[in-house]
Amino acid sequence: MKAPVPALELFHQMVRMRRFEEALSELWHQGRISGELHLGIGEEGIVAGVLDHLIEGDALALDHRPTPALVGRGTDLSLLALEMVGAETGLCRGHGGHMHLFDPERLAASSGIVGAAGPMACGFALSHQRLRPGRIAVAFSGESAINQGMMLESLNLAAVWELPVLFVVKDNGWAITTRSAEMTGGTLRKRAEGFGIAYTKVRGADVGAVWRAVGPMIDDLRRGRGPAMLHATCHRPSGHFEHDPLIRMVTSPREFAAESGPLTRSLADGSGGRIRDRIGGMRRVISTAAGMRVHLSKRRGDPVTRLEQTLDATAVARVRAAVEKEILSTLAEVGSP
Ligand SMILES: Cc1ncc(C[n+]2csc(CCOP(=O)(O)OP(=O)(O)O)c2C)c(N)n1
Ligand SMILES: [Mg+2]
Repeated sequence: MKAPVPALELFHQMVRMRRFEEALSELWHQGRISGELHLGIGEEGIVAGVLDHLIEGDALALDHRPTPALVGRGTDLSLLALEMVGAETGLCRGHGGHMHLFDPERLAASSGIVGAAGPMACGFALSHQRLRPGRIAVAFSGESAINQGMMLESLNLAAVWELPVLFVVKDNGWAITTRSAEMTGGTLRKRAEGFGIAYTKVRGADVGAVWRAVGPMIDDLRRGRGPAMLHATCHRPSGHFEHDPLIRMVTSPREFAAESGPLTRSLADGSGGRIRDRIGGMRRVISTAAGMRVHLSKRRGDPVTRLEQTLDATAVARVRAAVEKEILSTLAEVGSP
């Protein structure tokens, strides 16, 4: 008999991820977190659906959006938040920021180098294969990371060494301001199959579908049946990072004028590259902005609200209240500047 989807627990984890990241966003806007802040808002369905199948000793190799996975895996929220604000008492003594994190107790590591989750996961998986059969490694990455050389090498090595790696590709269709389809040859399915890697595609906004799809894949990995790839689509409404200029441009005419003004003025400037190239550059900016506008207007579903609509209202309220309490006490630990 197939196990039922643990909907309330998945909802609880997704709300924890969402509310924690919303709190981080506020801290960033207050100037408490320095540098760029890449959040995984919109990816929670993928992360929660996969993590629910993990057991103690499994490893996580994460990308530049590591926060939802660390929250879902049980990393202490205060340690995480303190790390983000650069405190000595943070998870990595304030040296990691939001992208370069390591939680040794949970074998969870992240890197801002696109594609680095591949080799990290292979390393974890090789040691599991030798020392702890039955344990697996999960590599979370974006879809454009699958074009990175080291990721392709990792797919190959994982296949020839039959490593227990689950490559989870969170596909939002964009790599900063480039549409991934414009720079990706072939399909991810054919790529995975070319390496002899099992492949499944799923809609990431449907956490239940992710959970159901990934269960048998992980069972196979634990039995030593080699690597697998889960290709999950998702929609990230806030763009690449907080205060994303492309998102601002396409949602506010004033911001559009502010961002495109210097480019327009450069067309009238006699110096620099050939006018044909400069007009070509301007066209590309307009086409990218138009593409993002279309992307934002498409209703792709939010994993949190989508599941919430199917749950009992009292249970939802209970979960939300518990999460608010947890977030408030985390913020109290971080304190004021
Ligand atoms: C090796 C490397 N090249 C380029 C970058 C700059 N960079 C940061 S995120 C990013 C886009 C990644 O796109 P994707 O893998 O689809 O992830 P997403 O941001 O959409 O989640 C790029 C090019 C980097 N960090 N590392
Ligand atoms: Mg992407």
